[in-house]
Amino acid sequence: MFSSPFEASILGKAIEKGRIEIRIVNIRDFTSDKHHVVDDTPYGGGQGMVMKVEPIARAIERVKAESPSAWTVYLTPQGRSLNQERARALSSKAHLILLCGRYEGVDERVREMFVDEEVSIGDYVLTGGELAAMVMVDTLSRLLPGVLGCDQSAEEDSFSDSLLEYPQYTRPVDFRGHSVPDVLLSGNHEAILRWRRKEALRRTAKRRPDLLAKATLSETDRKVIDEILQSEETRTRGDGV
Ligand code: 4GX
Repeated sequence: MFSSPFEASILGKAIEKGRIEIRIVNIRDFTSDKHHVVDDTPYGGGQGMVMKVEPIARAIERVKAESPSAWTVYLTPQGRSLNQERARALSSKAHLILLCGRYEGVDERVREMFVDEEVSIGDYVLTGGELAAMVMVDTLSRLLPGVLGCDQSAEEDSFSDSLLEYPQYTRPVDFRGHSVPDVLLSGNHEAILRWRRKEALRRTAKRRPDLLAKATLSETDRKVIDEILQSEETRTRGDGV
C-alpha cells in the first residue's frame, strides 16, 4: 500500500538522496499467536473490531528502542486538524512514528500509554490510517531542506502567508478564446507583482475569508480588499473568482 506513493517522484528521490527515511512496520509481525491476530471484539459489545494493545505496544517499543526520542502520532478523525502550521511543527521532529489504525480504532490504552499526539487529516472517514499517514509524510517531507528542487518553493506556497495562490498560466496565450491576462505578458514586473497580490487577496476573500483573518496584510492589501469587495463585478457575479 505504501510502495508506489513513496517510490514515485519527489518522495522517491528524497529517500534516494537520504533526506528522509521511511520504515514500514507491520503490526502483525508483533503478534505471538499462530494466526497473527491484531484485532478483537470490543468489551461491552457493539459492532466491529478493536485493534489489540499488545502487538501495537511491542511494535512501538521496538522502534523506540532504536530511536527513543521518536514522537508518536496516531492518525484519527478525533485528532487535532492537520494544517500548514502543524505540518511545519511536526516536520521539525527528528523521528516520527505514525500509527495507523484499522477497524473501529485502537484499544484506548494504546493512546494513553504510547501516543504523544493525535492528528486528523480532515473531517471525513477513511478505511484506515494508512492514507492519512501518507498525506503526513508527503506534506511534512516537502518542508525539509533538499526535498523540493528549490528550497524557496515550499515557503512561497499557499498558506505560508495564509493566502491562497494567484492564478497561473502558461502557453498558449489564447486557448479557445480564453486568453492570458495582458499584464502577465507586459514584462512590467511591478505590475505583475501587484496583479498577483490582488488576485491572491481576491481569491482568499471570496473563497476562504477565514484565512484572511490570519493573514499578515499591509495597508495597501486592506485597500485592495475593500476595492474588490465593493466592485460591481464581485458583488453581482457570484462566480467572480
Ligand atoms: N484523519 N481514519 C483511523 C481507525 C479509527 C476508527 C475510529 C479511531 C476511531 C483519519 C482521518 C481517518 C479512519 C484513520 C479510521 N480510529 N485519520 N481509522 N480523517 O479517517 O486521520
